[in-house]
Order: sequence, then C-alpha cells, then structure tokens
Amino acid sequence: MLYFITSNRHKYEEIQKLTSVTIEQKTLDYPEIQTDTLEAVAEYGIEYCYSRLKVPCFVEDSGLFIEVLSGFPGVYSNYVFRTLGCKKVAALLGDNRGAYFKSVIAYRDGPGTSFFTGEIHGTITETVRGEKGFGFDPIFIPEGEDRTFAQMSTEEKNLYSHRGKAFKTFINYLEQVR
Ligand code: ITT
Repeated sequence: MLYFITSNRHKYEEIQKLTSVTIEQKTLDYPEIQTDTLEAVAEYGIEYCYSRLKVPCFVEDSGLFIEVLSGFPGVYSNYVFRTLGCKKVAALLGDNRGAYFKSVIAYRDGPGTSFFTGEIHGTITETVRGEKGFGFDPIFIPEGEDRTFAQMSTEEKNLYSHRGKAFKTFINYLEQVR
C-alpha cells in the first residue's frame, strides 16, 4: 500500500489515473513551512508524515510561477489562490503572460527521501475559461494548446501537466526498486 498524503482530492484523482498501482489518499495535516522552494516544503512535509505513519508515503507540493512577477506566487500559490483567485491574478498581468507550473513529489519508504519533479510552461489567459480541474486551471494554457487545463479532461491534463510528468518519473522509479 502506498499513501498519498494530501487534502486535495483533485491531485489524488489526477495521479491515480496514471497508474494501476493502488494509491490511497490520506489526509494528515502536515505543516507547510515558509521557505523559498517547493522542494524544502515537500521535504519537511514528508519527514513529518513518515515519522508518524512509518509506511511508504509521498507528498506533492506544487505552484504557479509567473515570469513577469519573478516567480510569484510560487510556494505561496495556495494562499494566493484563496485570497485573490483566478480573475484577479489574470488581471494583474499585462502583455507578458508567461508562466509555469512546477510539481515536486517527495517519497519516503525508509531512511532517505527521493524527489521527482515536473514542469509545464504556458501562458495565463486574460479571462477565466472552463470548469474542470482546480486552482489556477481556468487561466493556464499549456504550450502547444489553445485550451486551458480547466477545459481538458483529467487524462488530457495529465499528458501535459507538471504533476503528470513528476508522477510518471516517480512510477518508473517505483517499478525499478519495488
Ligand atoms: P496539499 O494538501 O497536497 O498540500 P494543496 O491544494 O494545499 O494540497 P499545495 O500546497 O501544493 O496543494 O498548493 C498548490 C497550489 O498551487 C494549489 O492550491 C493551486 O492553487 C495551485 N496549483 C498547483 N497545481 C495546480 C494545478 O495542477 N492546477 C491548478 N492549480 C494548481
């Protein structure tokens, strides 16, 4: 059994669609430390969770990095989504609308932690489009597409997404070591 420690059901559903390995969602309110990198947040989180559960488990920390805002909101994406939301973030930007999503998975099944990352570059739309997905999906168009993540099925989003990429690398690793 493999536990994905997350309070976000959408993240869990995206990941479960990519594998036949049974993954169980577990909610454990782990502290998200204030720091500059997703890696540091994920590392602290997995150490906290593993020390309590003592079974193979992983956390995933992700964020939206807007180029003209020097990477903001980045590690603060959850907070910015809750306080500003998609509309206000889209309205902050002018002509330069480049951004990327990044995902960091931190996995632990013993003394060491393994990290897997994925990124997807794209643009922030001027208006909110689509109802699917979560978070900033309605304002993000991945490179090579003309639809936002919120206009795609979970399977389509997984083909492009930061989380899909990070998770595929993680699954390859698990297949080799397990
Ligand atoms: P956890 O319990 O797993 O921490 P969370 O939703 O709080 O769930 P994060 O702390 O990693 O997750 O926050 C990441 C935020 O970045 C998330 O709330 C979204 O606003 C945004 N985000 C990350 N990945 C996204 C995606 O695939 N689509 C849209 N927004 C995303």
